[in-house]
This record gives sequence, C-alpha cells and structure tokens, in this order.
Amino acid sequence: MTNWFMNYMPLQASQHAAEIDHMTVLVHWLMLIMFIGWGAFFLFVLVRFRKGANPAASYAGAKGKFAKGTEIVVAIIEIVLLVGYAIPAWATRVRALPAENEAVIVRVVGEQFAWNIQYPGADGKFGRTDIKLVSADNPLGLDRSDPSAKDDITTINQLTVPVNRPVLIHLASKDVIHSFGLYEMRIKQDAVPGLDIPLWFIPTVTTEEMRRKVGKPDFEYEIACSQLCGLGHYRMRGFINVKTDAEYRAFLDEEAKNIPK
Ligand SMILES: [Cu+2]
Repeated sequence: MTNWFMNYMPLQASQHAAEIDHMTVLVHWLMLIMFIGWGAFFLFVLVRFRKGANPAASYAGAKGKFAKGTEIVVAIIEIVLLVGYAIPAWATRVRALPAENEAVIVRVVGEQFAWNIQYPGADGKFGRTDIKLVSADNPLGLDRSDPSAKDDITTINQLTVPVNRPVLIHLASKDVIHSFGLYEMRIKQDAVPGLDIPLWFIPTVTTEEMRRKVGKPDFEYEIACSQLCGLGHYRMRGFINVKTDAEYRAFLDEEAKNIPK
C-alpha cells in the first residue's frame, strides 16, 4: 500500500533516498487521511448546522470529546513523524558528514545562471580563489599561481562523481541565493553567498545503469536550481554524471590534461 505514492516519486539513486521516501510516504498517508476526515467533517457540519435546522444561533458552540480526541491523535502522529523520522534524518545529513579522507570532495559554486564545479586535483587541496580574478574564462576566480591550484579541475554544469562512495560537496554562491537540487539523490540545499555549506550523499546507481534500468538511453541525473534566483533561473540546469570508480579516475586524468598552464 505504501508503495502507491512511490509511483509519483523521482527515481532513487542514493543510499539515503529510501529513508527519505519512507518518511515522505508516511507524511502523505497522514495528509490523505486528514484530508478525507476533515472533508467529511466539513460536509457533516454544512448539513448538521444548516440555517433551516438551527434558526437561532448557539453562542456556546458545539462541545464534543471526539473533536478534541482526534486533534490529540493527529498531534501525537505529527510528533512521532518529527521526532522519530524527520529530526534523525536531518541530523544524519548535517552532523554525520563523511571523513574527508574517505569522501570525494568537490566545491560547487552557484551563480546567475550556472553551477561552477571545482575538484581539488591530485593534491586533495582546493586552490585559492579570488573575486578579483573572476572572468568569463575563470568563473571561479581560481588563482593558478597558488601551488594547490595548479592541479585543480574546473567544470561548468557537469558534476562527475564515482558510485558507492560518499560525495562531500562544499556549496557556495557568488551572487544570490540558489538551491542545489539533486532529485534522484534526495538532496536539496540552499547555496548562500558568504557561506560554505557542506552536504553529502552516496550515489548508488551509475548513470549508465540507470539508463538501462529505465530504458532511456539519454537519461541524465539533473542538477536543478530549486530557488527562483533571477530571470534565467529556468536555465540554471546542470547534470550529475555517476560513474564507476575506474571511469571516474579516467575522467580526472582526462581533465587534468586540459588544465590551463
Ligand atoms: Cu539559481
């Protein structure tokens, strides 16, 4: 029964996706039951308290234990959902970040209207960036004279990650508030100017595998900006390419060759 709602969910492609969906499904069941319950009650009230049957208004109002009882039951269910599901799920996302040496670390910087991606390169260190160096060719303002910047790889709107490894993203923004939305990964996080916000997930299905699974050879995982951020918001669309470990290493090697000297 709970799976009926799943027909309307995006595909699942990260380790925590099922947990989030389980919670979402429970919330929707509660909403559905309440919608039917309140709706039926509303119709009952329309008939029961119609003017014809009640010529004089009652200033005391209706006093029923049933109404109070249902309010309490709904409140208890909501507290269980919040304390039992939502808060622990949120705590895992924001408190239980993977260790830096086990994770693939990437920087993502939103701007009107693109996602700039920075990989730390072989040394594992992000190079210095400076707002004064920002240009059309260098949207991140990466300072290539900094030793840690020499091997940094940058891409635009194309985030490549390996499957089955924790991906730790440092999210930032250059101008306004954007929102980094990876629907299949069940990730959504605001990108706020001046803040470096970490987020993480473990992708479990490569893009290729998902293409075979859904029978669509051109399927892509999308990065959607989920916060109205300006006139070009609709085209602030990127892609996340989940590869096998070997393909990911080959991607890094290939990109390393294209680093401007
Ligand atoms: Cu945006």
